[in-house]
Amino acid sequence: FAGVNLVTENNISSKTPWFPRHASDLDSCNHLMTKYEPELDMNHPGFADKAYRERRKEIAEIAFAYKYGDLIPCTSYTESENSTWQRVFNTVLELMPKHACKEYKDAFSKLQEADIFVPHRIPQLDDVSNFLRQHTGFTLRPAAGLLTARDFLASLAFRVFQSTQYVRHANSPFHTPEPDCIHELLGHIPLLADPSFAQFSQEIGLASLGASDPEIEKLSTVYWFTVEFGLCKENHQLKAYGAALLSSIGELLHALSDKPELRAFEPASTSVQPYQDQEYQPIYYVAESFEDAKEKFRRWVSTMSRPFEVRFNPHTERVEVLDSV
Ligand code: NLE
Ligand code: FE2
Repeated sequence: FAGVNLVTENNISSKTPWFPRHASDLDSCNHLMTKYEPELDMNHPGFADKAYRERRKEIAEIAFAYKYGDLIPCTSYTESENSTWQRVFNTVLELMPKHACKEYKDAFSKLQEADIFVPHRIPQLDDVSNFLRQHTGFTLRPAAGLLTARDFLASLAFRVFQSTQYVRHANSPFHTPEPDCIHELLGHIPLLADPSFAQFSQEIGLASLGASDPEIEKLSTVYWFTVEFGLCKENHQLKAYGAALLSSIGELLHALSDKPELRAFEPASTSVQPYQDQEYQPIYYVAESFEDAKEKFRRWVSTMSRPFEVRFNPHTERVEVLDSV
């Protein structure tokens, strides 16, 4: 709930929550959720590991200091962090040919050709950001941890992906409930380099700008069941495109086993499906294709209550607000 002005430009009323209008406004979109902090969560594998917690803080400083336009500073990862990466990387290499969607595999090969995805070292966000920029115009910003849904989704409207930089605890390489750079890199990056998927991600972001709290909740639920945990069809076979599946061999195998319930992706019902974020999901949604998911999403978004429309101008990196007709 924000805003005290009566009526501002372009029909944005006092009830409309503040939202970023230029990519540099994302400097203010870095509010963290604290639920997974290793300091606060007794079940976190880093809770009893002081050195791990110190390391997280050190890396978080990069995100706290970051401002629009900066290069993303390099992180020099330790041998142990690189080896955690390598363990996960190898499982992806093994499972991807059979279980990942085509778009993911294609982009993954390009990342290998560019020498960004290699087994022995964690890629640097700045290299990844430059790679994405050349493929879809997406760029990265460092994030200190899990952000609020409103801030995270808003950045997608600008084709900016807020990415963590720290590494999961060495004791839990194959599944962690919180995002870390291994999840961002192996889960999200390949598909953000795919034009159709990048467009879908940006549209979720655009729909979130100035949305009410209940609408943000629905949009982040759609994001959860698509971008994070989505399955899709390819020649009548089930494939994974969700980032949280592709970065966790444990959950990927669970999702493709006969244990969970599979439902067809339908934004109206998917957006109100409650979920938890600690254990493997009991329900997954299956999209016919990215194009189909995008079509359905567009139709559903047009039923939302926002009294204005937005469009992103890539030349100015500005979101333009239009009266809806
Ligand atoms: N469970 C995922 C993984 O272990 O890579 C991370 C999920 C982040 C939402
Ligand atoms: Fe994620």
